[in-house]
Amino acid sequence: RKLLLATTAAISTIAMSAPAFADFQDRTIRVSNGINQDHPVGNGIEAMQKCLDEKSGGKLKLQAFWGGALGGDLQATQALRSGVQEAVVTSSSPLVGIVPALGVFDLPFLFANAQEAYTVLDGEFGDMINEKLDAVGLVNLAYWENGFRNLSNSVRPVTKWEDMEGMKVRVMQNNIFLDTFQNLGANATPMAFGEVFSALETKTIDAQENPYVTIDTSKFFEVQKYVTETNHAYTPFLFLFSKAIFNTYSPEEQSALRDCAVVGRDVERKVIGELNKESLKKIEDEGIKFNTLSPEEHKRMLEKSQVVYEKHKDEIGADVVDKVQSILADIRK
Ligand code: TF8
Repeated sequence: RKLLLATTAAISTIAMSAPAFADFQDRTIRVSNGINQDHPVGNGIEAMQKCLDEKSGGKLKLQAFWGGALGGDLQATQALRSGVQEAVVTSSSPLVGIVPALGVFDLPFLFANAQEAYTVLDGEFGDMINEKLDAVGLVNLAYWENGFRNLSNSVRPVTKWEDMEGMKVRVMQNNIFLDTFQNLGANATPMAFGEVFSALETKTIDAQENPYVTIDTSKFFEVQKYVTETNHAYTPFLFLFSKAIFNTYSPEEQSALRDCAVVGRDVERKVIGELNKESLKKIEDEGIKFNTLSPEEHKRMLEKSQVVYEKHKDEIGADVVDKVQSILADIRK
């Protein structure tokens, strides 16, 4: 009787598990990244893979490429649109030429803290932007975190915006960042991320701006002297999938990818939260001189930057800018 029960149990396990994974095929999903593997995106990809292993019985495999090995953000994103590469973790900022509404996230001092960003990105507003991405052949599985951006340079400490006068600051290929820094007196130069380290090293540029974890993991501290906590923008990462390829996947594969991208997102955000302080300590130990802005100076910079909102509102979409501002006003009530 015991044997019979055991046999029945074994048979029903096989009967149950076989059809469950039958909806999955063996797939290798190339995911390109501009940053390095020790960036928290690495932890996120690992968590996403574990989730996919469980849901697909090991059939869906992520194959991550680091340090821009498959090209920079923009190039990789175009490869997705033409259906020759599966996925990319990219900043939204270099993609404004494809989806102008993404520029909303580049507006200076838009989000006051990470929680505000999460509410906006993971809610209805994020969905609306996702529809615009979908319309150009890109499925955004989830909003991962790049994070609050801070200024590093090799010239002098920045304690007020006037200290940026004439400083050659690399910005992403994005007009809103370009104008934000020009407006603060800097000499802003758009450049792909992959060129930043050597441009800083050869002093073609003096400065760049990125979250602490990037200044750490991309080793910018080796070629910079000062870091100022400006928090002038929070930029998201998008976990983009080629729509052309996604459409050939089964509904089960598609929902596993969507669900597991959210699992990975939560891990990645958590690790950034923890690593931010460690990264800052590490770059200070490596000799970086660090300073924060006084609350008054932070306010001055924010106020000076409001002209950028007016200048770019129409090109982003007035409805998009108004909508995010009304959501933020509600959150701040
Ligand atoms: C930048 C971004 C980059 C990321 C990554 C390389 O400054 O913040 O760090 O998009 O893909 O270009």
